[in-house]
Amino acid sequence: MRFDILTIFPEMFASPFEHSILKRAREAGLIDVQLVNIRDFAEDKHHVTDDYPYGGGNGMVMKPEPIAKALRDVEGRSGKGKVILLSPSGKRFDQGIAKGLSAEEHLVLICGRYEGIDERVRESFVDEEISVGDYILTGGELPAMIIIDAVSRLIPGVLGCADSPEEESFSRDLLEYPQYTRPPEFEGKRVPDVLLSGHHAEIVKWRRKEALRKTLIVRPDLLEKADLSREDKKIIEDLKG
Ligand code: 4FV
Repeated sequence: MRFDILTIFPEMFASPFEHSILKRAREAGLIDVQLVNIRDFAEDKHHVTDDYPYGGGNGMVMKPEPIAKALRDVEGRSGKGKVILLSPSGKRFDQGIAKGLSAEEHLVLICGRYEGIDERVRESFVDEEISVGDYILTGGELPAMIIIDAVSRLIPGVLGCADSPEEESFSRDLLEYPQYTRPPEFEGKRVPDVLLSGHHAEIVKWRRKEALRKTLIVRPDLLEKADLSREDKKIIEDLKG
């Protein structure tokens, strides 16, 4: 999968993809991350990419021309990708959206700055608007990194076979069950015996119950849309006591 990132701070992306899983995925050619500096498409001598908002108000707005030119340049060089604008007014990013995007060949991510981008860019070029959460950041760069990380790890071959995405939180629309590793006793706290028992079926049942318990306490909203078995519903009733 190819990611083109439109930003006025390409240097922010220097390190996130230089380590561990994403570094190996790039080296293996499973993902290709290209940085596009919007400033390079601002034709005035100072490469200005922002201006005052029509109608007044605080802050500045990103100019449409440099972004439009950058998008057309990307399309000219590597074909039409799905254009995503990162902004607080986008649809809330989650594992389901990540799964959907992981089926795409080419994503073009626009990182806004200042008060946002000129509306005409949204109208003419943006296929999807995504928010990583109901809070205001200084720029769309960190959200773009989050999207690339969450989507890349769902691309076949990016995660080693050991850690398959199927097993994890939200993939099975429940929060994660507790995890333990050696030593069996740590500062007086023992690993639950069932995990040391080798009884696979019992371990699966324990993990499902613990995932239901945690979800019931921390994110009961998820239980509404989870596909729960009759067994799950009985466990939840028992947990509610
Ligand atoms: C944001 C978010 C976000 C808004 C103004 C950048 C900032 C500045 N993007 N999810 N939350 N963006 O806060 O995606 O332009």
